[in-house]
Amino acid sequence: MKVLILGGDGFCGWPTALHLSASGHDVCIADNLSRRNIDNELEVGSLTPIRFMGERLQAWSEVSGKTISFFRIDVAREYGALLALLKEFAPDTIVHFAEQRAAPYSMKSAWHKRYTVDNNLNATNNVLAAIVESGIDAHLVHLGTMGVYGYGTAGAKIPEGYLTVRIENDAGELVETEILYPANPGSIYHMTKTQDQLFFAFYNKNDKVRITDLHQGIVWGTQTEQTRMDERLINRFDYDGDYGTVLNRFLMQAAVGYPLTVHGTGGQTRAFIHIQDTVRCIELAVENPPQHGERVCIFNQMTETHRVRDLAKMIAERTGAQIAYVDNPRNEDAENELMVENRRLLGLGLNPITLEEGLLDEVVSIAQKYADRCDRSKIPCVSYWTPRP
Ligand code: NAD
Ligand code: USQ
Repeated sequence: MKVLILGGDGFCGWPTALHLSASGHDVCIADNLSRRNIDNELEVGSLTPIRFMGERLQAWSEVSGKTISFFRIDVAREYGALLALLKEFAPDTIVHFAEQRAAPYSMKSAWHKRYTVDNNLNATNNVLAAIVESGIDAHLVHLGTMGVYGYGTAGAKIPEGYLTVRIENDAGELVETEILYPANPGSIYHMTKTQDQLFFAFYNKNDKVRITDLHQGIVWGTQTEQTRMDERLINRFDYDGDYGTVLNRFLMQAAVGYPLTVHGTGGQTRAFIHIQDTVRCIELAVENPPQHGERVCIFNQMTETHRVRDLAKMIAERTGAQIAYVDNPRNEDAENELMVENRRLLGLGLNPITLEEGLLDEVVSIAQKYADRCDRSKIPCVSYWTPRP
């Protein structure tokens, strides 16, 4: 299959590009390198020494004998270039990662809110409009988030996208229908993902575009089978207060002897998935497209749920790290339960990596190995959801 990866220089996109190329697909990447520029803006860098795109692609060609092509395109702004690429490459599948993905970054200031909305909504609409205008019959696989649902529970598992509801009609009869599970975003970033869902529903209804939306939990880990093959292929590891996600931050903090920064009571329960399982799930989605005329296919892409304080305790017990309960910069529930349905990807053959098996390997092989690259002043989370005195 010909697969175009939008956002293929990022944390999830790069290992996905390598995984699909290794599986025999013809892979092309488009990325505007905005994530690298945001590192410049925040004056921080990946804990791991990621290489420039040219060196990454050269290394992959040497290691695997396969070629991945790269185009520097801003998917949100350079519609003409995107359309031309779709016509020229004619992908069977487009995997769309090309969005600003950090909730804290999206809440930093009015500028960051506006940038995130502008970038993410235009990127998604441009991809969909270009699929229609180009006339290609490509399946779009989008990386969405568990956060579209909020993290509450109505006492039942969060279903995979659609909720069956019964409404009373004028005759007093109960009519059954299915709706998108109600959106409940917790940040401007998460809000853009809830809006993406409406774009998908519309283009699917109006233009019959085939779409799979993967509602992914927090990705942890760094390396995959392919990124381990050569140090020049190493994946990004974000640890700073804006882009670092909770579990990878705790692993890095344990490695550098920084008390684990639990926000509030740490009662927040979230869904998690290892990066190796992310690339496998995307492969499953690419290889199992919806039928023509089928509604948007939604998978919950997560493998386990954990409470933040339990994660901190687990890592502290294994590494001897201290735990610090810090003031929560976010506006979120202090405690929540979370139950999630994830049968669809398991049904397609996903065999998940658990935290139990992967944690210590990650501390030793990545966090400790590159600990000297950590700038401790960048660890605290200083982006506030609401103004602080
Ligand atoms: P990332 O920031 O590392 O990668 C995103 C890539 O997209 C970057 O390389 C960036 O340069 C590129 N990009 C952004 N805007 C673009 C534009 N307008 N044009 C072209 N390229 C653009 O993020 P990630 O962690 O790899 O996440 C990828 C996707 O997966 C995101 O959409 C995110 O919402 C979703 N996701 C990530 C996680 C996670 O824990 N990392 C969890 C759930 C969902
Ligand atoms: N947290 C801490 N301490 C920290 C960092 C975070 O306690 O040092 C807490 C946060 O307050 C929050 C939880 O950990 O309650 C998760 O935060 P996170 O930064 O790991 O994850 P989040 O902001 O939700 O975003 C990440 C990705 C995003 C993706 C989302 C999936 O950056 O792209 O969409 O996970 S999900 O959380 O399922 O919505």
